[in-house]
Amino acid sequence: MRFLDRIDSPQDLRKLKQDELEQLAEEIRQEIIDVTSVRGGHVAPNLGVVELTIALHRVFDTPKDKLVWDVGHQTYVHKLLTGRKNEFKGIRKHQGLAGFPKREESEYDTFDTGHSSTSISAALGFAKARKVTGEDYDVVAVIGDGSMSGGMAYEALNHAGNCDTNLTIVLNDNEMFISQNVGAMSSYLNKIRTAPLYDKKKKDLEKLIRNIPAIGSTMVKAAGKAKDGIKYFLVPGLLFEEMGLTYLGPINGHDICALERVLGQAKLKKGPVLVHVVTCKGQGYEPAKKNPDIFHGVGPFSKETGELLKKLAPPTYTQVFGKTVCELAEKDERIVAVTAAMGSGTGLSDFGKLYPKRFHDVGIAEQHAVTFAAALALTGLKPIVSMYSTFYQRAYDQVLHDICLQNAPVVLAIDRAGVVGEDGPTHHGVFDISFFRAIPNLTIMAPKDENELRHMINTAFTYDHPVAVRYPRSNGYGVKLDDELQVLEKGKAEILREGKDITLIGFGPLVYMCLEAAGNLQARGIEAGVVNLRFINPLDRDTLIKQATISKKIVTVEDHILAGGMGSAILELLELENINDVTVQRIGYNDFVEHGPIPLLHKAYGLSVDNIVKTAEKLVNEK
Ligand SMILES: Cc1ncc(C[n+]2csc(CCOP(=O)(O)OP(=O)(O)O)c2C)c(N)n1
Repeated sequence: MRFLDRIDSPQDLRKLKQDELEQLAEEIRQEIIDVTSVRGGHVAPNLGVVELTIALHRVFDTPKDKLVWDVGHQTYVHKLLTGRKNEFKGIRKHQGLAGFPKREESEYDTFDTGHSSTSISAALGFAKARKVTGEDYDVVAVIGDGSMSGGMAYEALNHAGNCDTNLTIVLNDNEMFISQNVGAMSSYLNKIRTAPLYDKKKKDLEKLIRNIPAIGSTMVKAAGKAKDGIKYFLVPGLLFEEMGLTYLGPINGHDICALERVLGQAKLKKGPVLVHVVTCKGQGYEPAKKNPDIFHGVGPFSKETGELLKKLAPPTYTQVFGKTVCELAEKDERIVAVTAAMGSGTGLSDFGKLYPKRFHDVGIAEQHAVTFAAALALTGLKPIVSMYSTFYQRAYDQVLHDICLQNAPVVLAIDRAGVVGEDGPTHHGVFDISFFRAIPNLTIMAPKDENELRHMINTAFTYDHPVAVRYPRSNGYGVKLDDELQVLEKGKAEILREGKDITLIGFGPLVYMCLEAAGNLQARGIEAGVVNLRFINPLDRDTLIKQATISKKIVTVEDHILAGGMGSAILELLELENINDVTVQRIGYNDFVEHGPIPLLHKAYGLSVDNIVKTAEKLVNEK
């Protein structure tokens, strides 16, 4: 029987001996590889934190003590050790365990996450609450070096460093976010990692200075009197110390014994402590260790070779986007691209290789990315920011205040718009229409297929004001890609099918579902028109009013929350135009959406041909 099978809670873990723990770490790695090779998931981040997670649950009295994970993509080990090993095979499956921490799933999950750089804020909140509630528990935040590039982490450190609240921050430093980490903090951590131990270095340096003829000993004394003496230049983690935290480390994050010792020390210290743990992303599995960026998050793969099991399919929207931006950038050297730690995820890797001077990966810093792009635009450059819909939520004020208010011509590429599948509610991109539609000056488009995406990106660069293009996380429709890129008429919808009984309106690829539904409706004697909306800002007033007046009935279909979405925009238009005799039925989401495969989620929430047909038929037959 495996040690893993004997662990129902961290209590069982605390009974194991050191050599048994090493065996357990092996078994956990094997379990993660077995399951993710079938189900996909965040492989490399989890393999990197096996020993760290074991040590944390042994040193801290979870669930009484609170562990807060940053992003939460690295909590598979935590889930295996906290009573969820039997359900682990179904992780990320619809109705199965979530791929991220979820309070409703376990008392060991203290804070729901998915977006990065929140852990220190949350942990400090838990820690501060003790003063009011009188409860007694320790609090630990676990944050990666990548997530330390996010502004929220610094806001929280700034707060934590200035109070005497007991709190342990574990900095899991593997030199990566999804790709290689960037930025000054990353270089600083690298300096600490590679520097010989401070004490030894200090002694060596003293010896060196002392040996300088005549003035050596005076210099040593002078250095000692300097603000913090030699330490000021050499002590590892001084930046954190200066901010008011105790720095411990760097520690080998794959040595359980060392980890337990230092975490034990951190627990006893007063005030905030930062424990710098050095880990290797993908540890214990060669394919992941060699390609930690690819194995950050993957679909199914061969356990033996690490080869990804990809199905033959049309290119994704992301791939077509990346190719199109490269083509355009070749012709126009004012085009520059900005991404927030998602170069490969947003299809900009090739752009980065072809035009390194015109490519800016700013780290997990969406707010900064957007304001930075606004200024680039004001110099006459043509910036395109590419981020996932869900992460634009972070940069709302920057889009409004820094781009749109001063009408800076930035192109905002909104990737992963709509439900994204197994990553679930923290990652679904189902709010962007609502929150962007309200902003003046911002044109918003969505293509029905990958070819139209190309024309829209081209069109976006011709505008002298901000523009957003939203497209989903999926393969394209498999349509032919035009070589010649067109400029679409601004605010003009496309009528794909005429029909007098009802109008089906889609925004984005669901237009194809509307077309299929219209075909089915025809077989039932109902003539349905189909509109590919293309633009939500500005709306094609004339086309929409014409269609509404003819059919008097409209069904809108959107991969988005209903509140404030595309259907709402149509309703607002009808209200503004005093058109009161048109019935609109909206199909979309009306709550947070759980995790699961995209087609399953679409179907479950009525984004299906059958449901469009049913809804339309009912509406037409209503008196
Ligand atoms: C606000 C936000 N932007 C982008 C992401 C996408 N993302 C998920 S994990 C990750 C890298 C995190 O790096 P790190 O914290 O070092 O963790 P590691 O995977 O290296 O263990 C990124 C960019 C996110 N989750 N949240």
